[in-house]
Amino acid sequence: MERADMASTTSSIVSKLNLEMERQLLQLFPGPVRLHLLFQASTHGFSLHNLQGKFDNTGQFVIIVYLKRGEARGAYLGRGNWIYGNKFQKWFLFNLTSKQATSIPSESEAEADQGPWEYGNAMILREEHMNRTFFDVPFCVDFSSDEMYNTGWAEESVNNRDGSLTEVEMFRVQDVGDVLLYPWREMVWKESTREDLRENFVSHKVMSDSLNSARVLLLGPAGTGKSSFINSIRSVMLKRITHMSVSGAGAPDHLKKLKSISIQAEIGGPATSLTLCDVMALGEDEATGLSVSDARAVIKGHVPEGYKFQPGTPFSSQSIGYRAEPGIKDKIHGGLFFLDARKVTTYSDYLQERMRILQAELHYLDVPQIVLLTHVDQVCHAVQEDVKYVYTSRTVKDKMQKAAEFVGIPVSFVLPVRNYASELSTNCNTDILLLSAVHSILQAVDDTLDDQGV
Ligand SMILES: Nc1nc2c(ncn2[C@@H]2O[C@H](COP(=O)(O)OP(=O)(O)OP(=O)(O)O)[C@@H](O)[C@H]2O)c(=O)[nH]1
Ligand SMILES: [Mg+2]
Repeated sequence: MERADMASTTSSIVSKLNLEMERQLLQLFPGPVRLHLLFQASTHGFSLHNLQGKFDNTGQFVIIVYLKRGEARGAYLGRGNWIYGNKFQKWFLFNLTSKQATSIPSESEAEADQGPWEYGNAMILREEHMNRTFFDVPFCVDFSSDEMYNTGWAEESVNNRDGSLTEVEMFRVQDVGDVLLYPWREMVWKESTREDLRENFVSHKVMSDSLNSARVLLLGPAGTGKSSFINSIRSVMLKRITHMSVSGAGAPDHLKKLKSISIQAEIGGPATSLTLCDVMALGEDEATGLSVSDARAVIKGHVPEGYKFQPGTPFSSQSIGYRAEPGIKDKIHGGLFFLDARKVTTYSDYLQERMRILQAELHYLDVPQIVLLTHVDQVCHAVQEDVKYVYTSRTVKDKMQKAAEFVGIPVSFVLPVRNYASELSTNCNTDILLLSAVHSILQAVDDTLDDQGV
């Protein structure tokens, strides 16, 4: 990803923030951002009033206090609207030199909302009205360490009159391009998250005495990544990329049979509680793809394993292997709708209608559903570089919204995934996204089985 634009000057003012310091400061933000200088005390006046006048109603800001001894200290104020009474929701103090920037988060969120001048007792910007012996009113900043901010700062007061305070600047913080500053869904992208998710999956038991494994049906148009998802989940668990033979995209329709794949916990290990059922893709027109009646038969458990779907010849009670009285183990317990993020706005009305019918059908049969939005790496450069940007990508957010509208379910039921496509080995963040999708699927199945008391 391109680094943030380092420009930090207004048209005529040159910021005191040098390039090295700016680079260090930008590292404190989770995504790429740009700083835009709004206020400089030596230009606009050492006055709280003047500084206040440069704030907007909403936005994210950084205040930097430059000290004579070369270092700087400051505060980030994020996502808020303090002028109209709402307080900033996220903020932190920081230490800044040309060599490094360190953030000092608030120890107590609840109290950290006094406005942009006071950060507990750790940093207070004020004017020295009491000691007014000079014509100009000194602008002071008091530092210390307190319970709210464990700054490690010795108690001291600097001001512009004796020169211990050399400058105060305030910048607007802007997201750069597609990547938002803060995610709209939280996810900790760490190895420990991957391990926790994997362990939860391995130890998961379906909430039903009569069922060892939840059968989850993969529904969606050709090439969305249904088979790749199965391979990807297997790869996550086996810790290496697997290329199991699945009915691949573009394979002739007659090769597309019902194939149920039990996911193993490890190579040669026990089965997990998840079985993924791959079927023929949904068509974009009447002539192709899995029909609604065939999908219904699979959901209800009438269709035997390995059955070859044939467009134009609906599965019926006369079909070979028809299961007249399917048990709970034969039925489908969860539905996964697949949509390709690149195509979500251009799919045919026919496909949409089919998906909505199937969605209603699953709902009627009390089968929980989730939409998986695949190929998210191919709609956003940041995600392509690292899956951890998936919940900060503006484009992915937009595509997820479109996917929810397409199927007609709330966006909270849409999950982005990035399947392993051409990789030679698995990686932590891709695994986390895939495993969290599995977690949501199993949870949805459990919630429904629990409700039904099966
Ligand atoms: N970059 C990228 N490629 C993907 C992703 N998911 C699938 N692919 C690729 O897209 C192509 C189609 O994927 P498949 O898994 O065969 O699609 P399918 O839904 O099983 O297709 P049908 O079997 O025809 O219904 C393959 O070349 C995959 O490698 C993804 O998330 N990102
Ligand atoms: Mg396939």
